[in-house]
Amino acid sequence: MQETRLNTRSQQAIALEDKYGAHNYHPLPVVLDRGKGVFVWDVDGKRYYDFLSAYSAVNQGHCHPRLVKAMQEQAAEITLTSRAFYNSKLGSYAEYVCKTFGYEKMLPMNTGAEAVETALKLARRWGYEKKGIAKDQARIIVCEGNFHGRTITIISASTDPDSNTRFGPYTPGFVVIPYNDIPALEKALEDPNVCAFLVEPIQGEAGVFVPADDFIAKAIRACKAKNVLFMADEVQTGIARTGRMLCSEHSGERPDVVILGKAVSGGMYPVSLVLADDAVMEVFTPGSHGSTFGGNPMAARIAMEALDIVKEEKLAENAERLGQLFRSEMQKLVDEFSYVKLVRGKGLLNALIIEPRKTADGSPRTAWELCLLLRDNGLLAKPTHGDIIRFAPPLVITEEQLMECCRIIALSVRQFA
Ligand code: IF1
Repeated sequence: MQETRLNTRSQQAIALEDKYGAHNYHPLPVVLDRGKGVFVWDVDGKRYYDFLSAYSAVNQGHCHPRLVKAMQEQAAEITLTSRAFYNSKLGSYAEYVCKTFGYEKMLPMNTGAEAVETALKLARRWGYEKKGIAKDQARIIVCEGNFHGRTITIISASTDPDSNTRFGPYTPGFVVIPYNDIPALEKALEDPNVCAFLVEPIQGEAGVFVPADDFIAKAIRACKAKNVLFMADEVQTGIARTGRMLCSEHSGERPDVVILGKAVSGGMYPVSLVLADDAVMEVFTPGSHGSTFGGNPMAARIAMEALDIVKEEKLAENAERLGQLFRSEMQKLVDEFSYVKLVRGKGLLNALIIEPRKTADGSPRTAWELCLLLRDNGLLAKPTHGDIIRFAPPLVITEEQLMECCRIIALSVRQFA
């Protein structure tokens, strides 16, 4: 596939970013300029289906009119006060999210990583003050293949060399166990210094690893039995992406701490938050944590509108129904093409595993080349970890649009032969 089948406008934009921007990404060669609903357009006006949704931040669809309106209105009133003073939006926002997700308290932050760091600090302080763990001895269990963000402490828990090599020294206090492994968790929970278990209900970056149906439920019960906080990182799986408001709802059990980000704002603005009950959240005392933008009125206004949209447009139900349809359509490709190994996912968080190979003339046929073909055929997706393509469209997609995308994927897989 020609990576350079781009015209001058795209090439100019790419050249500028390459010259002046750090090379901390390897983007697919397409230059996006506009978005609306499930569609994005490049600088030449070519339209694509967005099957990444900015890594599940745009669940409500690009530039949702209600979010644009909310943002414009709030921008003309007040956007940022800092928490040195109260503002007229935070209280109602806090009440709204606590009642939406069924928790007693929320702590507002901005990025997903900040919310994860908040949860780590919450767990450690809870461990010292409520569980009686000795000073600086708190341990937090994490899983192999985890992705929780890019800060030094968070990558100290990572097992992905791309995320953590040559960034040491690392933050101590993490215990790594295999994902989806209850016996390993139970063994790690024997350590009385463990204050929390931090886990993604589905591992997104690792390649949409869906654990056993009873993994989360058993893990929550095992943590409860050992007075350990179960902390669900729902930054990517939350906000209706997997067919429920929270992915952990599929388990029938309730996490002690929930971490949200991305689609809390529908992709309009960095908004994240941590949910917990009073008995946990009360360890944060005035001056013990915060951020300049955390809980600002713009974030509050957008997030309430974004969550309203999820409920009123029944996006979780849509994700559940169309996710099943998508996986059954992809299964037909698995059955037909030897190099399409499997499809897995929940709701509209899915992935296709492509076996890397070379054609007779030696040209590569990896997930990257298939994503270039998909791009040429009008659908944008990105591989993760080489052979896995994540498919995560905005949850506002219709059945008709989803079926058209399945046809585009099937066409591309055929061309990929
Ligand atoms: C990148 C993917 C990566 C997350 C979970 C916390 C965060 C994320 C479960 C941190 C962020 C983003 C980050 C972005 C690509 C994307 C990602 F899994 F979604 F594909 F990296 F793994 N918990 N995920 O998925 O939230 O600070 O980014 O707001 O860093 O390349 P953030």
